[in-house]
Amino acid sequence: MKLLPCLAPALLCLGFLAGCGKSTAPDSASASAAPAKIKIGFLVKQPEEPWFQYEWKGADKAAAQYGFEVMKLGVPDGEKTMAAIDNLAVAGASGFVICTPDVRLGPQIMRRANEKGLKVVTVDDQFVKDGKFMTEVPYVGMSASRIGTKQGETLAAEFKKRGWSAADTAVCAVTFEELDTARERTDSSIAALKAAGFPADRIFKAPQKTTDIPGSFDAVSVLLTQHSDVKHWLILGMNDSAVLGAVRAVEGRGFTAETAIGVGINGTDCIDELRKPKPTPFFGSMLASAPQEGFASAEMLYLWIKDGTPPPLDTRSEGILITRENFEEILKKEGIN
Ligand code: FCA
Repeated sequence: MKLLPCLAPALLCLGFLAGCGKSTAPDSASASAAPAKIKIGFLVKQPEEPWFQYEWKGADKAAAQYGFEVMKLGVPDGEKTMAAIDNLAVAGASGFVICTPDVRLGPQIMRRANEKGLKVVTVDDQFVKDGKFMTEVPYVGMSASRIGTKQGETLAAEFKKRGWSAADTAVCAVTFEELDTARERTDSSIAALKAAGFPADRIFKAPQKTTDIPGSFDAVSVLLTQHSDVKHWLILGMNDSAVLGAVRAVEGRGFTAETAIGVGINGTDCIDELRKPKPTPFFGSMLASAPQEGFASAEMLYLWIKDGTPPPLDTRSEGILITRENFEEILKKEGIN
């Protein structure tokens, strides 16, 4: 495993020498002397989620720095993914970065990419084949277990700080166990709470059907009906949207920042929430840098295409806690606003 490196500085030297030639006679060679820019695709499963918009922003920064072109496409399902790959090939792209809508599409995506001669770097969600990660395809993502652990530790610390009793408190774990990175995050978060002494029989899972705010809201509403005696909720989930859906659901039952707390993951999808004048149960988020992951994955792919330098196979980023106290300053440093 390789941690997100300090990225290499721009090396690009574009040969824009058209018009500098000695011959003044226009011919087809001199008319098209500017070399075509390398083109890559950046395909994401949920383009409406700020996380992915910030990844695109990072990819755009790499494109501007190195002088390549990036085609940003939303691929919410398998059909659109395959069509996007075909379109990239027609448009003259040499490869693509992808956060796939379904990790089990990995083999099919690689087959189509190989047919078209496109290089592939995966981001966020690692391809799976026959239940195993396709570790041969370069992957850039977050260190899911470490970030999940920090989420759980933060909730445990806040629980102790507030002096709530375990008998009155329960954990609401919004889960999406079909996706490995999601399961690793929530499993690690739950393990950290247990390690901090939180009783296992007070930890309840709310499985999401869809990985968005409504998907979490619906799952958590069911859980709240089943456990109407709980006085304090500690909320965890695989990302900010999962925790935001849960926060909306507990607020609907009268919980406030004084009686419930949630900690998200991503740090990109909770900015409006943290900016609300009055605190909500959304306490904070584990920020992993979307712009840096977008930059790094696009940069790796570009250098692979341009120089034949194969990317590292596994690159992970760490997370830091943002809360209402520090988020503006940290987001500014990350280029997120
Ligand atoms: C998954 C989630 C995103 C983000 C990303 C790093 O793709 O769906 O919200 O957390 O991992």
